[in-house]
Amino acid sequence: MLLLSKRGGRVMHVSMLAVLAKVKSSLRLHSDVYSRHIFRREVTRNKLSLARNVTTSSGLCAKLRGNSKKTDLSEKKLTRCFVDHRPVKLVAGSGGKGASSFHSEPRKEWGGPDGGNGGDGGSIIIKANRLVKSLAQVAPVYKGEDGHSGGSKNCYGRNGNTTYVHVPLGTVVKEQGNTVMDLSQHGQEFTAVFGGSGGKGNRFFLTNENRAPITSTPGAQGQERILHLELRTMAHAGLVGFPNAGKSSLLRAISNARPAVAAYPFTTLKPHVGIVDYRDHVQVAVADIPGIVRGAHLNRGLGLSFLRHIERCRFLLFVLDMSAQDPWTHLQHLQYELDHYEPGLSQRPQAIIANKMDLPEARSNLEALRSLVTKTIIPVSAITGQNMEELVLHLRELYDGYLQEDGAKAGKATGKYPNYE
Ligand SMILES: Nc1nc2c(ncn2[C@@H]2O[C@H](COP(=O)(O)OP(=O)(O)OP(=O)(O)O)[C@@H](O)[C@H]2O)c(=O)[nH]1
Ligand SMILES: [Mg+2]
Repeated sequence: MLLLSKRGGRVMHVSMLAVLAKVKSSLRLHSDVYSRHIFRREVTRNKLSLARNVTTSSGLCAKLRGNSKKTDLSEKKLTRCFVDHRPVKLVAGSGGKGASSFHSEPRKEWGGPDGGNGGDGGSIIIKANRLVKSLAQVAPVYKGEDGHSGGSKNCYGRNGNTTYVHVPLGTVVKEQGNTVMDLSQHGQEFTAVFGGSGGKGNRFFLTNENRAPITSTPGAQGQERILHLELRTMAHAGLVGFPNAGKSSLLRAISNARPAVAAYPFTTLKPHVGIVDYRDHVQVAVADIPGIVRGAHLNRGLGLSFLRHIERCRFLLFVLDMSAQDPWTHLQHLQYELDHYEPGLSQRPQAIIANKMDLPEARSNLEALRSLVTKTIIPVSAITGQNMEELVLHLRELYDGYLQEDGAKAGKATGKYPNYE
């Protein structure tokens, strides 16, 4: 700088350079902060648009809308709102009675019988509705509308209106333990009970032999049935594992669903479904099924109620806690429980997710697991996000395999999630 300053006219230039250097560094700093700001904004935006969950967490919706007052519902409260089986008594409407009357008017005193028939009773239809998320709003008893009575002047009674019972997709209707209907498509209907037919008015009984019948009949009673509604979660993949294996943490990592996570067993008390979005707009639904324990098929732990949710999953992701002692025994116990609930259930297309790989003891356990099991093993850490891409890609492979199989069966393959048509 001194040297340059001796050259007269360059002195000004040097000081300008110094000022420029300062401006440049502040600009760089500014652009750094700015790009970090953009990055954070993009991450938040991606997080929001990455996946849309289907849990009934109103708190999450409120958060997305920026309403800070509403908080996430606790798992306990959610479970109270979530009902997945319900007995229901359905009584269809009775038919209206037929009328008995005679036409009479000036200069036509004996106009003959003109009693109209009664209307039919209303039937009760169970209808699958994608907007309904649980069976909580299904009442224990439904009574269909009765048909109206017939009137004079050949007036027929009005038919009773049909009553609709709206249930979530994936509802199975059972009667005395036997499945009578499986409602898996939006708008699918099942006429559970038929209304009684209306009675006949005396006009109906007019014959050549009897020109003035006074007979009319009452309407028939509506059908009556006691049915059992059972909701089975429908998802493409099911996260199956012992309590505390990290199923909920995994679902949080790959989707936008927000099941509760805590370091004690049975944190999750109801199934949560998260959607994994791919760039080509394919959506894969993944269900976090509450922890299975030894003897679950005998209704131990949270019991059979959650094994039936697994039944609906097209492929399974067995989640193992790799920091536990001998994690491969967990896999055997899980397969045993599934097979004892439904033979062959554990043989569905599957992958083994070796979770908690960030913990020190996990590495040696992984090697031992690899030597014992021939199936695909994906080592991941839900907490650090390690190897999540491989998990998401493998999930897609399983999904594509399912589509091919399904397409081969149905003659066509649709890229849509069956629940959300
Ligand atoms: N170190 C580590 N901890 C994990 C990882 N994944 C989950 N955890 C922790 O393990 C505990 C249980 O995690 P959850 O996701 O609630 O486990 P879960 O399988 O859903 O448990 P249940 O709902 O009770 O069946 C929490 O304390 C998590 O923070 C992981 O990859 N690494
Ligand atoms: Mg959980």
